Order: sequence, then structure tokens, then C-alpha cells
Amino acid sequence: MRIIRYLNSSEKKVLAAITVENRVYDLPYHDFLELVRAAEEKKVQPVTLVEQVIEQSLPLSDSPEKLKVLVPVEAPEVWASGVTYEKSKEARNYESTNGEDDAKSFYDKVYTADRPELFFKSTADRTIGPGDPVYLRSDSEWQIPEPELGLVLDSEGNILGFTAGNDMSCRDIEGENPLYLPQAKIWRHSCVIGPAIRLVETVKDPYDFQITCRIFRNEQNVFEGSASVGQLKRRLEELTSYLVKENVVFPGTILLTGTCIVPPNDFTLLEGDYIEIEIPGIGVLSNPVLSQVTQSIGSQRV
Ligand code: DO4
Ligand code: MG
Repeated sequence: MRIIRYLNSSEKKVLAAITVENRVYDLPYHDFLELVRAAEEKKVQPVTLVEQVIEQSLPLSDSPEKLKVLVPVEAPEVWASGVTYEKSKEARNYESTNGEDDAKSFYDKVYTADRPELFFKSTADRTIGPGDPVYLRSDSEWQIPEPELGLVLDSEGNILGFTAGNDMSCRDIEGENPLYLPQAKIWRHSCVIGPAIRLVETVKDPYDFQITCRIFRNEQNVFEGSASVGQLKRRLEELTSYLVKENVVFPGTILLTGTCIVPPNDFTLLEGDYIEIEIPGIGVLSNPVLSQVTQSIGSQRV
């Protein structure tokens, strides 16, 4: 059972819905946060309200594939964790030294430090959902998707649900100087969230989530990698507890938990590529890749 948001084009309304296998049931809420608030008021878990809807209503005639599925929660802020998997530490060491320096790096140190690396990734205006194009930066020649498990949080940092995310990254900009991190990570359409939210109470063990990333070019699969959240160096609560420390956290904030899949060092995304990030139980997050230059021709901001 997964919570989505979709555009009901006949009624020109955005609605929240539940998908169970291939069936979709409208929820009487605009979004996931409204469902959570309703459950709080009734002093039940959100899953109880969702189960009532499934029992009492008929599924829509459309299957999830036919709906225009949107970002599942308009997160006011998206934060991200860094170097939480060995694979990410190795990739960062390579891009910052060209594989030449074997002295202990910032990345080696942060991997084992008590304090995790957390950074600001995105706002609602920069974040896109399933099917929307991710944009490439014109000042980077080494760009990759970072497939990550996302945690949907309340204002105290409690995990309300799980989603999938893509923390698009410019390896050359970050590799040149770690102080360039915000530029290597934040730009228009550089953060993808979706396609759905799994309620926390329906997940037995989040460390069992498997993540697969596939990249297609001219309809050929040019990269595929898989990993398990079980390989995460830290506990999820360790990451959330540092995020809330002395901070203001808005309900619906998303914390990405770091990448465990990195394409080979000679790989960069190109315009026309297609990215798929799959987390069974959450869904497949698919996005085409476009350059911002193409988007600004005709001067329309997209
Ligand atoms: O250290 C920079 C970013 C790391 C990151 O985004 C990740 O490990 O996923
Ligand atoms: Mg990342």
C-alpha cells in the first residue's frame, strides 16, 4: 500500500490516493500531511484511516500508470546525508584526487566520525516528481544521479514514511573543491522525489529495502547497479537526530540518506538519457534528462 498524489485532469484538482497493487483509491485528503494530521486528531495510525478508505470505497477505473503522478509530498525542504555508504566514500575520494592521493581525506574522516555529513539539498520549487525532466548543469561535464532512500519526517524528526529520491550531483564541481558542494548539488530540477510514500508502520525493516538504478541511452541500458539499505554505515535515527539538533524542521521535510550506487568513474549523464530508480515496495522513479540550455530556448522558465 503506497500513498501518491496525482493530477485529476478532468476536475483540475490535485488529490492524494492509495495504490494497492494495480488499484487506486482516492483519499479524502489533499496530500500525505493532511492524512497524517487527520490520523493524529483521531488518535489512530494513518494506516488505519487508509484501510478504512479501501474497505469503504471502490477503486478508480484508472490504473496508477495512467495517472499523472506528482511528487508525493511538497516537501518545504529536502536535506541529504553524505558519505553514508562505502561506495560513496570511494567515489568522493576518487573525484577529489583523481585517484592519486592516498592521505586520509575529509570523506574518510566523515565516514567514521560521530557527526554525519548532512547538507541542504532542495526546496519545493526545485524538486520534481516522477516523469518530469531532471536538468543538467551547463557548467559541469561529470554529472550523475544519486539513488537514495528518502525519509519523510514530522517536525520532530520522527519518520512518517519512506520514499525514493535522486540527489543529482556534479562530480567535477564537488571534486574541484568541497566548498563548492551547494553548487554541485543545488540547481533547478536537481532533486527528484517519488513516486510514492510507504507509511512507516507498514515497513517491517527499512534496512531490507533494495535500491536499483538503471540508465538508458538510445533505448540501451548503459548502466545498472543495485545495493541494499542494509549497507548503510549509520542508523536512520542517527541521521534524523542530527538534522533536528538546534534546527527548525518543517512537517513533510525529506531527508535523503545517501547514495549506495555510483556509476563508473568515466560515466556522465547526457541529454536524452532516461533514469530509473526502483525501490520495491515504494515504486519506480523515472525521469528523462534534459539540459537547461534546451529548456531556456524560447525563454520560458520551466
Ligand atoms: O559529500 C558529498 C555528498 C555525498 C552524497 O551526496 C552522498 O553520499 O550521497
Ligand atoms: Mg547523495
